[in-house]
Amino acid sequence: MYDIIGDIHGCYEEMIELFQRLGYKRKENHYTHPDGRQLVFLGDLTDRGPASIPVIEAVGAIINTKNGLYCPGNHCDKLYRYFIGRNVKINNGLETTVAEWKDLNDQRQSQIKKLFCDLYEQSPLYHVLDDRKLVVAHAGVRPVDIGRTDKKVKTFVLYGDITGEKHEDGRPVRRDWAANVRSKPLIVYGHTPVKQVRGINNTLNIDTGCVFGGKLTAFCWPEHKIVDVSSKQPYQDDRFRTFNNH
Ligand SMILES: [Mn+2]
Repeated sequence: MYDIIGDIHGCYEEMIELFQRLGYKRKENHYTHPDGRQLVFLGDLTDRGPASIPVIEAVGAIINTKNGLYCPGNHCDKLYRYFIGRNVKINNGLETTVAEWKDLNDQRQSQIKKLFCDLYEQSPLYHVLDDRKLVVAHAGVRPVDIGRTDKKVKTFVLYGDITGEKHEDGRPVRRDWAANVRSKPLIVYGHTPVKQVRGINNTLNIDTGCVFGGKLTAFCWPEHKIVDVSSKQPYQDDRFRTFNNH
């Protein structure tokens, strides 16, 4: 039994409210469910939102106490590369996480860096769950690629079906991959903010843009139930993607 949560992007308060709505109880530094349910995080824990470091701490503790699973998003990948000393551009929201982190004392800085890097290094690119009936990945995964983790698949899982082109505002063009697949397992993903959960061809996008003032959404498996909490962030209509079909 899983409760899958989309992109949190530093929305710590909404995340805690969602844990509570789902019936998780705080125990020491982590959260646990009386029925043994597991939280599944779809990546993009940090950046843009008000409290990325507390999200890293909470999710890290949940994973380390075996109360959940995590797979990385593109923002996680970039934060990881920043932490291991790569020359990354501190933009697109990373600046908020870096500022929070730099405000910590040296001991807390190394503690958070280690917690996040261990989490990232120990987590697979995506999870195949419940006897292959369920697959979770940050931006999704093509059904034919399930089982693969090569560079091409990694790019798709982290960034989606990008064309290499950019929109006028600089954002990368993403193809609507979900409209053109047939999938046996249900593929649950996030990455592209939508106003309502979008289900098409046995895929489900649950990134309802909490950091852009939408909602933070959980999808409960196997119940197929949606639980969401309203965002406390200002609403930015232009950050949500709309589709012709659904
Ligand atoms: Mn993303």
